[in-house]
Amino acid sequence: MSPEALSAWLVEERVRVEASLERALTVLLPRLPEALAEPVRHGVTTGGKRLRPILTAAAWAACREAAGQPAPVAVPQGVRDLAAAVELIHAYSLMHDDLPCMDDADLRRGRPTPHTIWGEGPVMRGGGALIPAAGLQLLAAATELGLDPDTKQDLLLVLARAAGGEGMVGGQALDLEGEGRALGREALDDLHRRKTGALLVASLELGAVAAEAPAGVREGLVDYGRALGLAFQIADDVLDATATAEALGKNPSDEALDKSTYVVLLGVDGARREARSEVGRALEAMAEAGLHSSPLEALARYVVERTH
Ligand code: GRG
Repeated sequence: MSPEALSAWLVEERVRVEASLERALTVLLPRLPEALAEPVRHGVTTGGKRLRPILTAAAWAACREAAGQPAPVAVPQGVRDLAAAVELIHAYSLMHDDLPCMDDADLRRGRPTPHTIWGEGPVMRGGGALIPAAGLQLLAAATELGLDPDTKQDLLLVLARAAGGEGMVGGQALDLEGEGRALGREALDDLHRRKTGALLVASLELGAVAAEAPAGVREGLVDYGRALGLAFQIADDVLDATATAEALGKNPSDEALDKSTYVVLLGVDGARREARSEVGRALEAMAEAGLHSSPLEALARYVVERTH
């Protein structure tokens, strides 16, 4: 897939993700106290690349193609709704990440962060409401797909483990504890495998589980996701060190927060080389699992070439 075809495909996919998020909000917002509705709507709908739900749908389609379904495989609404559950977790994580007790950021996706508009309390509570909402969204989507109870449980375990202490929340805690300390390569890899990698891997794994893919195919997507997650984070560090806050639409920078980064450890060129070699690993993992997905292959390349 050429870079132009990938861009066009990403635009179409984003529209589908946003439609599913709107569907999810029509269920969620009426159940929330009024003061939380606006911060939640902002956190869920304001921009973003929508990479995680796009990965879920692409993984589902790749698994179905690997199982012999002729391409192009149409992705059902149930899979889109399942993918929205991951994005609800991602949205809450960014709302909380920007709070004064975490990264204390006032700009995200080129817009003022929600706590600068509604204050800390509503954002903390609204973000918190998104965590169980994601679980409910996942279960409703699994029911819509007609999946059996074991598969539903599998889906829930994948998302909850990736979002929790052994995954994203654990990684965030390590990240905050690491501020002002020089972390070595192993500690930095562990931190990012949890903080960013776990949810990216889960996004792919959810697609594989929903497609009822065989273990080898699921493992291939997990390995692809691990390499993709690392490549994504290294590229993020390079961008943070080389692009302006205006171009990135966020602040403060890692340097301002005194965080250990791949750029600090490897330099900009070394970090770029490392990111590319992780992309190579991601592509190998797919080929070994017999997966042929031009969007997933092109996405792996995109995460290291992206400009924001
Ligand atoms: C209770 C300790 C504790 C934590 C709460 C706040 C939190 C949970 C987790 C934070 C996790 C976090 C901020 C991970 C960063 C991942 C990352 C690289 C985000 C940016 O992702 P993109 O580039 O963002 O996909 P867009 O804007 O495109 O959606």
